Amino acid sequence: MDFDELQNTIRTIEAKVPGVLSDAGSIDALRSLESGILGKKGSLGSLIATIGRYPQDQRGKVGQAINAAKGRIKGLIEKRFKEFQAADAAEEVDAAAAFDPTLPGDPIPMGAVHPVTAVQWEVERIFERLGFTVEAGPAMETEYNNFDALNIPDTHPARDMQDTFWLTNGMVLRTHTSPVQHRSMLKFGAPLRVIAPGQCFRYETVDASHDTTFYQIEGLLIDRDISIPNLIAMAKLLLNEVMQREVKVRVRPGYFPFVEPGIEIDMNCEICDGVGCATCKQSGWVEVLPAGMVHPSVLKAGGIDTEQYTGFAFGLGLTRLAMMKYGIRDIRVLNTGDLRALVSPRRLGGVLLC
Ligand code: FA5
Repeated sequence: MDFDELQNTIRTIEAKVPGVLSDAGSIDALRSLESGILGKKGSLGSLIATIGRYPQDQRGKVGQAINAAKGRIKGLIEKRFKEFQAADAAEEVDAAAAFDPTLPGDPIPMGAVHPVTAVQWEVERIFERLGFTVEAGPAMETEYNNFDALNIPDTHPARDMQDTFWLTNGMVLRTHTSPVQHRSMLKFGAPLRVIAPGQCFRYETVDASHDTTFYQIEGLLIDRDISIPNLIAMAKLLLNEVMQREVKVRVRPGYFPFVEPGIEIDMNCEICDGVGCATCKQSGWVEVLPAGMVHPSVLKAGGIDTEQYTGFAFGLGLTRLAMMKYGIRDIRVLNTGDLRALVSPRRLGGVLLC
């Protein structure tokens, strides 16, 4: 193209610039327009490469014409760029003015302790007031502690009462917290008041009230002149305190080789209020507190003088009690990380984590 045509091309390019600049909606869009016009391959920038095609005596004015146009367009782009900066700054000022530091902040969702832990802590507090200490035993137990020391030799049919996970090293995942009875007798002797919360494992069919992993709290009191009425009074006190009202209970005979006599203390099903539902297997009652007077063989295995001492023991179904307290119909939600099982902070009262 000759010099006149070049000037026409430059004029056409410049004429379009104000329109495209005002259409640019952001600084980024502006930057890409800038390179589309002034960059090496841009509509104006690419003309620089054509200078060499003009006769020697015209190259100076060709270069000047292109550079002059480049300067004018650059000026327009800078002006638009400043407009964007000013708008951003004004937005920030508006946001700062709109922020009221005296208003309460957005609520932060709060975590709560797991229902089973919450009830465990409550039970611990109740028993600590009654002079009990809190003991712990291992989840992996010896066969002897889980069975033999509790008057369940390997020929005893009662071993089948609790389906056991046997480990390859000959030990078991404890099926109940009762082994802590034996451990505590050996450790402290008599008189003795301990509770032992802990996880238990059974190879069972899972349903609304049975899981393969669940929690119990063992209780053991050994002293002089201890009898069943002491046990029943303590059990009622425990349930009433946890539920914060008078709980309807029933006491019936129960068989466990490590107690004699043995009893089952059931509580009214709080899910259906005794009418019958899947949680209580339509019976209206929930088994939560099997118990009894400690069998003399168990006391002897623990080195306790049976001439002087008697005692009672119980195995509170902690997971089931938590279900009753918080209205949880199905035990399975408690082990699956289901957030619906995490009760509201309001109902948990004083035992919130934060
Ligand atoms: C025992 O485990 C005895 N060791 C309790 C005991 C201790 C009796 C001291 C006498 C003296 P049982 O198998 O019934 O008993 O379990 C006790 C409680 O644990 C049950 O009442 C129930 O509330 C709970 N429980 C038992 N199996 C499961 C399970 N699979 N899932 C959830 N809770 C269970």
